[in-house]
Amino acid sequence: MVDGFLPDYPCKVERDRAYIINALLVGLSRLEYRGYDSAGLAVDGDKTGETFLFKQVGKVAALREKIGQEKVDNERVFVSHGGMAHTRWATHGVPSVRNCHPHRSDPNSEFTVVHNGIITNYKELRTILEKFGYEFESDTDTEAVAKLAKYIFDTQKKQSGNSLSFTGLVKAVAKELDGAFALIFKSSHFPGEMVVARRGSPLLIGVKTEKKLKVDFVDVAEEQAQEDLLLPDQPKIRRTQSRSFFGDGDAPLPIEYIIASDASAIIEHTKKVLYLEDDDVAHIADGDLHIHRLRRDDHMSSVRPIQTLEQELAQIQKGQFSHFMLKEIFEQPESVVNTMRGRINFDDYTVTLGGLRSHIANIRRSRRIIFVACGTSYHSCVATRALFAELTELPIALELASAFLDERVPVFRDDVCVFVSQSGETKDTLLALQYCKDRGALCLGVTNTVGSTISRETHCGVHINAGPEISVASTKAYTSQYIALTMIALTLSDDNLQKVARRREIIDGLFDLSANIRKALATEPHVKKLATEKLGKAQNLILLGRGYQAATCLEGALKIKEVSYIHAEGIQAGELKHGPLALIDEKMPMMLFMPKDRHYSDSENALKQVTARLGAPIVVCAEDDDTSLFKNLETIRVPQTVDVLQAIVNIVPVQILSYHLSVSRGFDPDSPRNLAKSVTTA
Ligand code: UD2
Ligand code: MG
Repeated sequence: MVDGFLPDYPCKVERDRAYIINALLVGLSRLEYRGYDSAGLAVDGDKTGETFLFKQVGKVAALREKIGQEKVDNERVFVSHGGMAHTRWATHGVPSVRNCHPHRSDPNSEFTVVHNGIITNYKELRTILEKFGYEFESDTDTEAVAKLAKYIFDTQKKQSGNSLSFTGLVKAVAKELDGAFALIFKSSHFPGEMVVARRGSPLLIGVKTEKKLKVDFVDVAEEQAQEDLLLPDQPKIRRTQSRSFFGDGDAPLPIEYIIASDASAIIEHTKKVLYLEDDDVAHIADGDLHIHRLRRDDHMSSVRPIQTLEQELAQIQKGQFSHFMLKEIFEQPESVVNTMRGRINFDDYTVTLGGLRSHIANIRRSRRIIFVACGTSYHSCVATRALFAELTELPIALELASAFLDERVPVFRDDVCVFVSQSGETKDTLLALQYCKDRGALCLGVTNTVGSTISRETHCGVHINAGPEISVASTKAYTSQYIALTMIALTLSDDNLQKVARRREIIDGLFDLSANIRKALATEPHVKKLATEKLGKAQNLILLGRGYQAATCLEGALKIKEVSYIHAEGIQAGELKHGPLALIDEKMPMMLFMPKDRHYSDSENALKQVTARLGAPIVVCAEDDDTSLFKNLETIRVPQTVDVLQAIVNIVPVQILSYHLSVSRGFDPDSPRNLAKSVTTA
């Protein structure tokens, strides 16, 4: 996945190159908040159809510095210009200049592309294109799109003698792509034109002119017959012509289009924007904008309204949310899908983790699996430990990285050690990795950051592909780590015929997960009320659960501590009578997780134990659980799923709770006191 881009398309507006490059760089800097590891841009060169590409690893400022050192004529003036820029968060290949966008079809940049999203069938496309002689320069999925454009363009021309129109070409390319994309194309064959297409990744277009627009919408062109997509020999009246911004007969007036993945890059230029829908293809040429459809869809509106942005920059960057933490909590229906994308085939129940493929046999032969992590990452291991034991039938050990080193736990050559870290830079985990490597163990990483030290130093691993996480308190990375670990356990057991039914049940559960998280998110108004009213004055909170929910208790308590500074403790409900029960009275705030799984009756016992001491826990339970035990208690109702995935659904209301406990007490959940996002000190 990549993040954020901004092409800038002034038409009939005289701008010099310095202005254009600066506009692109400033646009990128507005998208910096999303997190990225490298940046690049493309602008028109000195000759018609020529393209200049600039790329740099690191911050937008580093790209600016690099461009400053290039010998380009900054004063050259363009009447019409199409530029594009992009910040990348590595998923396909490490952060490096050659993996930076924009990507090109060939050294002459006949087609230049920036892309957000993931093309899941790019390997197949790449294999075919390589057979046709295309030489790839990067490890990205995006490059296949640029090369495919050239391939289709050239082939069509050779076969029919006619060239495809730019829109026709992009439609043909998009039809070959699986996965999610927001794409922007620029081409030496179509100077001064740009085409953008989206499916699954956001894209909006800002319209900037001095004069008032005559219309406040753009019509969507009717789907054209295939032959119409060819460039006409004679200009003919295009049936697709929608009402243009200028009215019939008016000379085109100076206009600029700013296209971006979110409004933060647009807002300083204009407040007039239109949002593209999935399968829209927008074509900009001669100062006019036309919207086409990749496929006919009778349910889709035939106009795209031009809206006026009312928000401020800071507001846009957090979306509809007041903090990144809440935004990331609400991103989970998508981020969990990104973790599974291209890896799970839900039709034939197969899981393919490319990063482990050549090590699977070795891992299966190992003597035990040791998980090493800190904080939230450790909890994702707690959450999946039982599943590993069940599916692999290997002894499983869990270690907190710092304690593991303190104890100098014996590690052997036939051990597999799994290191889990969102940033891939966690110092304690890195030290433990070095320790295990020195002892000859097979070391496996589970990280969110391609190119990070743990990702590089481990022998193999899995990137969780949750996208950049900005909030210090980890939320979406936790659920994605959980899924990545679950997928590893599924992979390790796919040779075991006795586990077929169980594996299928879990894979079906993964399929439903996004929808179930969405339902769990819908508890927000109720959870917020609990945070501000019932728990408004709480100074302590005990989280109780059994089995798979033990992880929810630990992770939930950590979230609450981190952002609301309330003393919270996750306790295995089975331990109650061995001590913690002494804490329980009518004043002690509590939460109890009680899903409908095989630990239900044990949880019921725990509930009776605490209510007998006048404790009144908030119970997180099934939507349809009508037991009379909950009669006088507050409940949070969440959808039920397969037992081993229930903790993913159950953590969601606790994430929301911790957020509201923090905000209602006047704290900033995005920057909790005393904590850093990635702990690079031991
Ligand atoms: C790879 C590509 C992905 C897509 C996919 C298509 C990268 C980073 N990923 O994803 O974009 O093209 O193939 O099939 O280019 N690794 C470690 N330690 C870690 C994490 C990963 O050594 O902590 C290794 C892993 O063994 C593999 C590589 O890094 O060799 C990429 O891992 P991945 O999980 O991104 O792999 P995959 O196949 O899902
Ligand atoms: Mg990509």
